[in-house]
Amino acid sequence: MMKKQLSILLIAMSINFVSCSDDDDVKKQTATFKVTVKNVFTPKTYQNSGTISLIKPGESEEFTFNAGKGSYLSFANMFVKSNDLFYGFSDTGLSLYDANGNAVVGDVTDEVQLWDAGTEVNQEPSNGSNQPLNQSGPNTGGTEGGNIQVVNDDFTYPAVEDVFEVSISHDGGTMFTVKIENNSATASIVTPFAPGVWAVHSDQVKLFENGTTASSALEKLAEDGDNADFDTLLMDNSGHFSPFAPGVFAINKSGVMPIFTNNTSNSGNGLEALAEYGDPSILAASLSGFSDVNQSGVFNTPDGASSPGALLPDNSYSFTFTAEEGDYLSIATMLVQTNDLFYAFADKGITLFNNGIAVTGNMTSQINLWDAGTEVNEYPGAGNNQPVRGGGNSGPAEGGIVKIVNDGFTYPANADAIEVTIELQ
Ligand SMILES: [Ca+2]
Ligand SMILES: [Ca+2]
Ligand SMILES: [Ca+2]
Repeated sequence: MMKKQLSILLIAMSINFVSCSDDDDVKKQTATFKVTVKNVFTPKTYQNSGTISLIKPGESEEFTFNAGKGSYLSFANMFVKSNDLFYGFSDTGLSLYDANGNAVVGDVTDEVQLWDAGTEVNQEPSNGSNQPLNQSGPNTGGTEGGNIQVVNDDFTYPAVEDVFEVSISHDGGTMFTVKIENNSATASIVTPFAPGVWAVHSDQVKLFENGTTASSALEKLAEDGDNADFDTLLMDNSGHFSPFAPGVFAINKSGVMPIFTNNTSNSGNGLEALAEYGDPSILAASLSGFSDVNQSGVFNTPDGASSPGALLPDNSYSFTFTAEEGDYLSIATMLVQTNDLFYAFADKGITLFNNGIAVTGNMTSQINLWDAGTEVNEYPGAGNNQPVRGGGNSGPAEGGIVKIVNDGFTYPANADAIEVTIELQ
């Protein structure tokens, strides 16, 4: 029914247009335009991160985050009654999904080790004069000049599981809650855990690296329980970013909605494939057969690249075309780290001429992030049905309408993600 109404509307518009055009004696302006679609995201090292408060014996702390398949959790918490020892998983981090793609849940304490930052000479645990509860001030103690390693000295430490407990619960989506408990009240050494840090990351990233010199941020965390520098470093380098997928453009007549109609379910023109898994070919074929679209095409090869591919931060797609007065420009490109979101202008596109003058400049303020309404949205950058993790056409159908995204999740400001500019050739 919706589709039928749309067709009637379009026919009416095209008749209207033809009649105007026939009566038009003034020669129309034409111009050759170059449109550049740039990915202006700032790449981030960590997907998410945060701090862990001081945890005294008998106390615990929880933190929550969203993470998709392929994600790892790392943390570092100082063993306070030492010079520079901290608890953490292996330097790879803990894989949050098993080999079958199931979320890892339950007690994972047996993955925790006691690490030596290699920055301060170790003294007998609990009794060392240069340890935080005994020393005169921060950064007191003999310089060790060593590397990060699992503690390996002549002192005796309580077993990790007698002191430290970490467990994970999962809500069935992508949300994990981690609980760290201090059980040292009944251990051979009773110790607080100093303020620490945690981060979620890929297998290409480490919070700290075995066999290397500790960063100054890790040194402060491990020697004095000062997590401020590490927190700043993580905050500056954590967050969502995304490639864009190959997209389409159309040069359409005024009042025509070539790619989608706002607040209307998608008509099956190929927008779904573009928006869900970044395949613009079906939509491009539909557009090429659309009588109210003068020209259309795919933009799929990053500038400077020799073959089609996704658009990574600081890269651009561009395309050129010649248009005449009365023509509008429409574009669509998928925001890859989502289920079915795409960047586009309003459904009618943007005018390419104002009072006979070709439009040029930065058009980003006219871009919106649209939801195709075809696949249920998951947490951006974590959802396991998003292309990077789910691939192809996975994910529950949404049965919704095309609209500016409004799903409760947080997305970057459009201008922090995409820049669209037009210049004359
Ligand atoms: Ca040491
Ligand atoms: Ca010290
Ligand atoms: Ca959706």
